[in-house]
Amino acid sequence: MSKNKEKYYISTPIYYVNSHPHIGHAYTTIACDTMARYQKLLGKDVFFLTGTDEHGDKIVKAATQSSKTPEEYTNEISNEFKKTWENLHICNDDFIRTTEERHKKVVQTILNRIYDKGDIYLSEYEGKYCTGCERYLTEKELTEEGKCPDHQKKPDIIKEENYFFKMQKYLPIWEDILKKNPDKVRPERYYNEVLATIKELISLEDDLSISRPKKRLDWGIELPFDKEYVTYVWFDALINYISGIGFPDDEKYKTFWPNSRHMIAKDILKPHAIYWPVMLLAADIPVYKQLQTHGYWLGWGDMKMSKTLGNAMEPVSLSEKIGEDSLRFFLMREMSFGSDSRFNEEILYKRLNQDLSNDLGNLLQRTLSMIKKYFEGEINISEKEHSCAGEINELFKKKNLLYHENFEKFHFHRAIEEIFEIIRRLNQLIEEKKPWAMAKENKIELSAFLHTLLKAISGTLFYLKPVLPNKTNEILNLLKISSQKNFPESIGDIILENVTLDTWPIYFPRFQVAADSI
Ligand code: ME8
Repeated sequence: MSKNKEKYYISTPIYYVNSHPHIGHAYTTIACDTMARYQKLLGKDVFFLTGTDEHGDKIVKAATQSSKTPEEYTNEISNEFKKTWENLHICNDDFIRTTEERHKKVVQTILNRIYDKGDIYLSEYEGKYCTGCERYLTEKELTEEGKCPDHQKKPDIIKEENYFFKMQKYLPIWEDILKKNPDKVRPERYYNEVLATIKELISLEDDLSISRPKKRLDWGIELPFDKEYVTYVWFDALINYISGIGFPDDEKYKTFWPNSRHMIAKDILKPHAIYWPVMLLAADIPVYKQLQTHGYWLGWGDMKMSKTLGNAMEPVSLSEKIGEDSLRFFLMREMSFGSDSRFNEEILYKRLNQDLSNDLGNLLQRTLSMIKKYFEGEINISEKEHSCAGEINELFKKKNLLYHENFEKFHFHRAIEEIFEIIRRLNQLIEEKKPWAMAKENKIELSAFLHTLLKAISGTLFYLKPVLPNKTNEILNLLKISSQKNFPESIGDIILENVTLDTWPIYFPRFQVAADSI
């Protein structure tokens, strides 16, 4: 950890271990990974946390169904998540499990703090509880048939005595903070939704039940002030974001927490945009810097991809089939952050063939082939830039700004698209300038053109590093190309060595939809 560098903390949700990792989980994790790599390239000190959520009703049910103890079961599935991220080369700095001692200690510290303030009390409550969501749903949240919209099941009526957190006391404070800092919850549509939900909760006058009696559920963190109860799973799980960075005394917590960003999908907006901030306020901890919310990947039937609905796809075998970078690229480029996106074979291969194979792959292939054909593979063929360099440099200058602007807003798809506009323009320039004609008439111009083109292609590869970390490295390493800046602002930043190119692989092959079915 460097003292002087700007800090950037990013987290995924901690995933429930009642389900195996699927494309939905992989999307959030890859998006955080892409952001972490981008922030590192900007020169920041990044901490990236992921993990698993292992307590609560639905985990016990899943363990029982597999005839395992909760310990055996959670160890097994948590390990599966860990292995999945290792297989996908995710650059997380830590992996937190809610069953770890370091986490339990922090949950109990926070509970004690809030209890000592007088903000936790015992009371009876009856409500409609969705085990899938692990929370009570309000009437407004139910479908017309009275079902949970995400799990398509009627919630259970539960009436029991529990400890309650005085959420009502902190809702107006959080509302006020949000109104003054709309950037805390993004994109904007979710910010508006959160403000409306706060209003609704204030009108309902409900507090938050934060315990479960042990006689019904004992798989959880014991309340430090009553041994008959365990902590409600959300009150436990949300705290991972600070237990995972060493709250309260670790340097990591002190430096990274003020720069924290959580990424989630809209299914868990309410716990993250309401429960968590009010818990933090009650515990006298500053609220996170930002919450970023994305939409759903939809499987068949245009339903949210999930284990419950049986339409989920496993990410590692898909990555092995199409390539790790292709999977990353598809997920990051296809989904507009915040909106839902369909996931099927046709859409997947269309995107990969169009962008990676036709646009980037073809550009690279044509350029390297011409260098081989006309200059015996000499990479560093000219001192001069071609007359089209001015236009290319202008484009880089413009796209550099737009790329960063979009990345900072988590608009991954737009940031990538800005760079693909350069790539498509370079393909057009080949058509317009006709290097094959130059080969017959003007070899000096041809060398300057190919030299300029290769530098421009390399420039785009530097921008694509966060999303295509493997392919960009492979290509740049093969050609021994470097850059004076992590994000080159003109082709003048690109440095070519005296390398002779002999053979190279097809980096972005085409997929045949029928033959490559997933
Ligand atoms: O909610 N599309 O865990 P979870 C997009 N343990 N993203 C999806 C998705 C889909 N179809 N399906 C899952 C929990 N996700 C809690 C979180 S955090 C303190 C506790 C991703 O296993 C997305 O990030 O149900 C979503 O928010 C998360 O997985 C839900 O994971």
